[in-house]
Amino acid sequence: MKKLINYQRRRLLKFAGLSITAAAHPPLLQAMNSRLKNTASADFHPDLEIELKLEAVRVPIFKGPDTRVWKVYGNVIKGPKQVVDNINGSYLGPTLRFQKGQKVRIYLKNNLPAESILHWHGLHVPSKMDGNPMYAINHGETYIYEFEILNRAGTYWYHAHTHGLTARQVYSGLAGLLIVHDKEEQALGLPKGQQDVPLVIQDRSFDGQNQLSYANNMMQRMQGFLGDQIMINGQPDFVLQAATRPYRLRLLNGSNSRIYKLAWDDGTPLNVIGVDGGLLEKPEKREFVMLAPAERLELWVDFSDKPLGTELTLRSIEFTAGSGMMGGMGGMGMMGGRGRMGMGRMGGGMMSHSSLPNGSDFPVVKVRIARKERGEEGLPEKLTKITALRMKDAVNRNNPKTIRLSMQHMSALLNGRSYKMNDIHADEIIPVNTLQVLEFDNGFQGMHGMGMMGMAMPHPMHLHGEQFQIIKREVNSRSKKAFSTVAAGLIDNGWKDTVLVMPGEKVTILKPFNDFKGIFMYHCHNLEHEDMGMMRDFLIR
Ligand SMILES: [Cu+2]
Repeated sequence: MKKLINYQRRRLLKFAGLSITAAAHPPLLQAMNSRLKNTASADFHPDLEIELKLEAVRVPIFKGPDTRVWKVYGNVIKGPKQVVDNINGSYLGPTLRFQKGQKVRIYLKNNLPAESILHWHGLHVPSKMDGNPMYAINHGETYIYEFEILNRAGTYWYHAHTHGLTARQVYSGLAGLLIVHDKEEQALGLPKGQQDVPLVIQDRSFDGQNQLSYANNMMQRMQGFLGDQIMINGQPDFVLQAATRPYRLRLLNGSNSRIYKLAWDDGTPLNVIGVDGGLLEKPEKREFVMLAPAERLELWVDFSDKPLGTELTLRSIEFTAGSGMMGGMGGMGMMGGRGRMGMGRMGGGMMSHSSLPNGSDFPVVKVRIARKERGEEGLPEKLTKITALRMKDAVNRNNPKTIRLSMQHMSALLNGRSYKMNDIHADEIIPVNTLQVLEFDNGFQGMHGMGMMGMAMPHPMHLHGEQFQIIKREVNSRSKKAFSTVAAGLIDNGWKDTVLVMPGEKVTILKPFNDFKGIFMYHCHNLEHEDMGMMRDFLIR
């Protein structure tokens, strides 16, 4: 196991020369009171400067006692105030709204009693700005991010990415949306303002005192945390009070491990206009759509002909979440409550979060038609031009990089390896400015996808850095039946940063590794799996 890089994780910082920089950048004077992990660059001229503080606070979510959460608070130092939209009465961090091409400097200050770091999920930024766990900051420290928004318009997000603590920290609240606009998207005439609605979907469990409960037993780690309460934008009883006009709904699955199969309860098909990396070439009509952890979907929906008072629900409907003994049972709804055998018993009485199994049927977003309004925002036939990546341009077109997903011996692994900092293997080195073909093999060939008790899990695989394209999906014969319960809801067009890999499946993608050298992670976005080690680094050089 050769160590090819050797970062000094707890480097002592030199403050020489800082007083000169600070004079030119007043916010730095404040930052000097705390410990800076890195310094602002004199040659980076930001259009926007933002301060994000990580705080342990109490917020009123329910009637009764306030809920203790970890929350990101934002404030604008330089630039228009509407860049940061703090969400009151929620654990969610502020929604950040950027324009493509803007240069952004973010002062991240950690006031938590633990180390932490934020990752900008889906953004194409330099390695040191990506929020790798090796850059985690302690209480009282400040990390300065500087990057240009290179991404196209889309719904991105940010969340904690702390070594071994990502699941718990995101669960506690350390996440928020990051929306990018660009000129092309703004010229399309899509619903905007009040009709452009972000919907962050998460599941949580609360105890009798309104406090978040998060067990960390073996079953939960293997399967991933499943809460029994669906939260929208951090609120328990969210209802979208809509007008009789078209809407753009931006969905983010910010759950630790829950996968949603979304459909309107009145059978209306969904018009999908965007995915992880922004708009599709053209809208796609589906009866239902799959939304795995960290994935985003944008929907265009027209409420124009709905009578006042109409109530609509976006539900998650039944599907087979896994194969083999454990997953299969989850899919059949046998692992949850509802009078059937509960996980509580299976998990030795330690599971408190299982009344809503993955793959069961439950309401997610409620919409109520509350007012009459006219809106002219039609659904464009063409949304954007997406240049298809070509297999023949991949430098390894005859030798795909295979990443085997496995859960064995109580651990979750990539190519048999567990996450370790500064542990780059030869097959994890990628030359910069190359296009690579990668395959995620979740037990497509062989039995490595099956862990203890014949457990095969779906894995939402995320790669940091540039967005990729999905080329093909292959499913082995014994997994076809389960796969058929989700297949028609997978949106594989457009730019992606997270792809759901079902049991028995192999997914082939083309991913560009352009512009930036350094460390970029790839990992399962089932956050319990990630913390169990299902994460590795690529070294781009
Ligand atoms: Cu996983």
